[in-house]
Amino acid sequence: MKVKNNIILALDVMNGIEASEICEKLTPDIDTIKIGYPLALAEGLEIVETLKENFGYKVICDFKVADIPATNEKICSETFKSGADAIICHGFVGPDSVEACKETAEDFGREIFLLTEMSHPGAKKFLQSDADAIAEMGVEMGIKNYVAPATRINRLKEIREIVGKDAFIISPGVGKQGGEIKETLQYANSVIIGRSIYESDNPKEALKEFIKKSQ
Ligand code: OMP
Repeated sequence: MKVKNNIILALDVMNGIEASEICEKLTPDIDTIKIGYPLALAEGLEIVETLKENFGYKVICDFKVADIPATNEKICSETFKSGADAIICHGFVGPDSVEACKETAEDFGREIFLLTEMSHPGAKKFLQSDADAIAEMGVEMGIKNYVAPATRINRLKEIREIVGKDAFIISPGVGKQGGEIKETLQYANSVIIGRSIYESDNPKEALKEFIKKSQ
């Protein structure tokens, strides 16, 4: 996946009107957005096609898919039918569950991102100890795209070492969660930024500031 300015906007706003207003301000400096449960639950999955048609974006659906294989297959199918270009799946559920996501993505000609370690403090309690093994599993399964944290740069670096230089890593946690864009882009291909842009008084300026800092 190619991402303009290496920044993916996390569009975690609660309605389609607000989402469109923000997108209007940020186009043409971004071409890839991530939507998750907040906007999809508020507006329905049709929001994916609306944003794609109105702004020409690539849309990653962040549904952190984490169920048994049969259910994962259904979640991914519905998501890809909505027009999503990619979906984020949890790795801790194990290879059969991840394989179901991967195969469904292949059937639709779309992509999955495998979530390794999460960016929030609580991820240290359970997920961190298994994150390297999750990344290793991804490599064994031939997965090309990963999510890894901008909030713990040493962990991002370690995950990059495991998945290799050709893998595509997107990294949340820049801005509000404390991560720095330039440092993160040493190890990640793109960053994911939400609140620091869409909650800003001037989202366009906030985005431009991140672009400047990234160079
Ligand atoms: P801000 O913290 O507002 O910049 O948003 C970060 C976005 O990345 C949100 O949509 C989170 O749900 C998401 N995210 C994380 O913050 N941490 C993770 O470990 C994983 C994700 C994600 O999968 O996108």
